[in-house]
Amino acid sequence: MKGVFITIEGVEGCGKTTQLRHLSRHLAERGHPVETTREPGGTPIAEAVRVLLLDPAHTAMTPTTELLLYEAARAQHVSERIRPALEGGRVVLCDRFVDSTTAYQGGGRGMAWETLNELHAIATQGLWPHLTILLDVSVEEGLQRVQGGRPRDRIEEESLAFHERVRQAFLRIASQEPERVRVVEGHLPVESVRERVTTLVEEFLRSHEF
Ligand code: Z5A
Repeated sequence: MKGVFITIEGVEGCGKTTQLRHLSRHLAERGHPVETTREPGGTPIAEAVRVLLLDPAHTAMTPTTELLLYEAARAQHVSERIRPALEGGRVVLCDRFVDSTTAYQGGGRGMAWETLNELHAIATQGLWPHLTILLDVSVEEGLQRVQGGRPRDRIEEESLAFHERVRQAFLRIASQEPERVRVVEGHLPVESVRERVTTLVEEFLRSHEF
């Protein structure tokens, strides 16, 4: 595979989307072929699944249905968009990926991590991010940032305790895979976060001679 796959993760309101936008522009200005995408979503089928998943009216959705829909959207996204972009030598920047499932469905909903890992392997056909940036902010700060801006989705409606379990699960993933998952303090001002993210990504690309 010729390209580089970078994901960005964290609790809601951690600043992923803001940083992904900056990073994409920065890398493109330096001549890297960049492709930006997100999960759930990134292709027409996966975006349709996203609507199902986030609709606040779908209160009857079971945890297993939710999990399989996230993985179904991912299977489509990987084979239709991410893998071809990587094979074409692009830097793929993805807003959330498998770690979000481990954190939300594993940490938040309490589903077994071994089961999740087996499903990740099926959905991604073994494709794993080369680098993951985890923007760590407190749940209170993250939720405060997104409140008021737009209507809350089905997952945002969950309790503070749910979101705290999600944050702790992200930190656990980072401690298990410190080489791949790099933690950046997301509570800092946007510019400071941006500098740290850019430095980490540039170092990574240089060390991989990209
Ligand atoms: N989900 C799941 O359960 N399982 C899975 O497998 C996957 C996802 C893939 C959709 O995600 C939901 O799906 C999500 C997890 C679940 N649950 N929720 N809720 P999403 O990524 O589409 O939605 P989100 O997590 O809610 O992201 P978001 O609202 O787009 O937030 P963000 O991308 O982290 O932040 P942002 O848009 O860049 O910034 C939010 C606000 O904060 C905005 O006003 C910024 O200007 C401000 N901001 C950003 N950075 C800063 C700093 N540093 N300081 C101050 N203010 C800042």
